[in-house]
Amino acid sequence: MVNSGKARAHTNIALIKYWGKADETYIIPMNNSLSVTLERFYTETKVTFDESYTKDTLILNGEAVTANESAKISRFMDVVRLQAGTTMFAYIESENHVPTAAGLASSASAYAALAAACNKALNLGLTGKALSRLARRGSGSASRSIYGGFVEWEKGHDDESSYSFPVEADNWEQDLAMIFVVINNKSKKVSSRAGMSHTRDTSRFYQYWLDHVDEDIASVKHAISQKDFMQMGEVIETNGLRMHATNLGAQPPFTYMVEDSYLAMDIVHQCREAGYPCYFTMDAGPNVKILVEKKNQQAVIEALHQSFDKDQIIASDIISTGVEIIE
Ligand code: 2P0
Repeated sequence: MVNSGKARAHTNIALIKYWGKADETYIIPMNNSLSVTLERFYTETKVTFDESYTKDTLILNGEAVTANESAKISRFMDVVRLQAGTTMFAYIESENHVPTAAGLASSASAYAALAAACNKALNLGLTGKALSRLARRGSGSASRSIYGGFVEWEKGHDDESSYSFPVEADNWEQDLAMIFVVINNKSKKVSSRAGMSHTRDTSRFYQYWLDHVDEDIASVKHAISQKDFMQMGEVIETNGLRMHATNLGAQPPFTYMVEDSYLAMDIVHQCREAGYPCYFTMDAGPNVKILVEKKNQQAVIEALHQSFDKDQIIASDIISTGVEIIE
């Protein structure tokens, strides 16, 4: 019997952000979040379990990973082994399909693909909800990458109740695109895991963040139901900035924004004034991601080209389908 499986999962970008954990072990978030899944960036992962292996091995883009990454993967594989009732170790081969040097590598697509590959390899028979819960144990945002289109992660209160599900959009996602402005980061990196933990624990603004997330989620879902791009955009831009404001309220404060991030945001505002609605969001790094209707995508790209190199600008459609088994 061959205990192997291969899966493809796409990365996602949160429109309403996940920022802070209620439980670090089970990765239970402090708030609900809502994302779109991107066509352009994805991970393909093959996993093989065998009695003869004496440890887990991860080969990423053809190379062995660092001890740190390896330990993180093994902790996730322990969760899989416990769930499957097996003691077998695994050989994992993973390819990240992300433009090189773009710095967009994502744990979301990585753990969603790995969870789905393990599900196939060990015949776990997990459905969407259970698969989302398993992917969450690797990385919170991975719970959302199980699905395509718009996806909400219900924070829940324990391992059972914290999972993602698709948000019905009548295929509206097919009219939208996301433009990435890839900005080099010369400042010291703060991982999202460390950044959200420090902010949750110390930020004077964190309670304000928590107090307003639910209304943002409700507004975005209402905008989706009405296909109201401008209403959605206003909310997501505000939510993203508010998340970044919590970091400025942390003690000591920190920020992911650099000079070129502000430049990209300014171009977004100029595009809006010129009659091309588009809205930005940012994650745990300096890159700016711009949500736009496809009909205005080219105009926004041209405006960005005035200030950024062509290879700094990458556009992606939003994919409607979720994680796929490919072998
Ligand atoms: C998000 N981010 O909702 C937020 C917004 C970054 C900023 O999810 O610690 O890699 O593995 O659960 O999912 C990135 O954090 O963190 C993230 P862990 P994850 O997309």
